[in-house]
Amino acid sequence: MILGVSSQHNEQVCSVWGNYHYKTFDGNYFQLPASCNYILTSHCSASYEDFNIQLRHQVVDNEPTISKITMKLQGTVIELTKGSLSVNGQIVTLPFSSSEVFIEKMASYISVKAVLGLVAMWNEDDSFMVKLDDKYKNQTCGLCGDFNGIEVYNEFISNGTFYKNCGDENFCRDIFSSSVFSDCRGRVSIDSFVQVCMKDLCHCNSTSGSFCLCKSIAEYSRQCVHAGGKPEEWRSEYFCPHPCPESMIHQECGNPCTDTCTNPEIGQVCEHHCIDGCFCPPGTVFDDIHNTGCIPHSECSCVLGGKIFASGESYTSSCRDCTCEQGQWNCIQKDCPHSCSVEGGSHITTYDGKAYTFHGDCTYVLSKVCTSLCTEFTVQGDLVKCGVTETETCLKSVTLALLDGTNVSAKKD
Ligand SMILES: [Ca+2]
Repeated sequence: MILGVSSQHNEQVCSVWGNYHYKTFDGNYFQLPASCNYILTSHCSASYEDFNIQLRHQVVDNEPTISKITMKLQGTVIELTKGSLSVNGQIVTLPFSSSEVFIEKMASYISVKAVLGLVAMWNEDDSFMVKLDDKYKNQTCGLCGDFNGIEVYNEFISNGTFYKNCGDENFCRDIFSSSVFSDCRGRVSIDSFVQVCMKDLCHCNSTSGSFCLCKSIAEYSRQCVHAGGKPEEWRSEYFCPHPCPESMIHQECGNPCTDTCTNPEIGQVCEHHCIDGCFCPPGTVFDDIHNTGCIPHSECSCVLGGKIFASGESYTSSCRDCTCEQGQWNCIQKDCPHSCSVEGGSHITTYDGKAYTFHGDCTYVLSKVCTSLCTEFTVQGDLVKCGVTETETCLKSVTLALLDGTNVSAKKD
């Protein structure tokens, strides 16, 4: 069953969302309601299978959701469930990287990038998308289709999935033609989503917890972003509200690289396109030290030796006074004694702790002031051979010469 025409801008993206809606790589839209395991896409025309992605759906409180995603990416097996991630059977935390995959959290999404040429994103709820490199054209199987660039009516779908349209076409068209999506026109087919919307309305159930079109409108907005558009805020407190944790706000097109206390300017060098989700309001950063939400940058704490210091707190060491400001230590160097030593006649340690061995046979300047014209002091040492081998040397005498002419000498014995 075919519902619309493909968009030339995002033909490499296959997506799943909401009430079992699918969009194939080639731009077919269809619905497939069931709660079993599906192959979404696999590499099937080669002797070695580079990738295989399977989804399991589940209905929770009348809301369809993706309960499990299994991705085989070359030698790596990734299993994603809500709140849990395993790689080759081992539970891992994010970000995770190996020679084959990089997995990170980006706003509300978990992003999986595979070196082989695949990017997948899951919002830990109803929406999952796969972007595939062109080199796999005409080599894929599964619900995402064959990726041959040609939209075919019966690419793989049996007849049993047909639903009659029962929604109001004008009502649906008005939603996707709204001015908040003006930057999406010409990027994503409105006709496809009008059809999707009409089918959504067939299942519209007043007992359903959320408005039945929200997930498809969200998908339209996502596809618009993937096609280079910038949708405006279309959610409100009353229409498809998107709850966020306290101190965060929802943005339709937010920066996925989150500024944090320990990395407060990462957002400025972000190379990813915007995504929807919960973000820190302007002027704040995510407190990744306490993990409690967003705070003004000026309130960021500092960490030293595993201990957390609040903004404005300070510590004192023998050589410096440091105060925590904007998550960073601001330090003032203090005068503090340091020593230099010659031990065993050849082992020298400098004021700054650098140790080296030197076998001398002369009088050497061990230390003097060299920043001023009149040197306030000079310390000289006599290093001489004192054994049978070249490497046996002794500090025979030390002389301190002061500016006023005082000379203090100390000799062995
Ligand atoms: Ca095709």
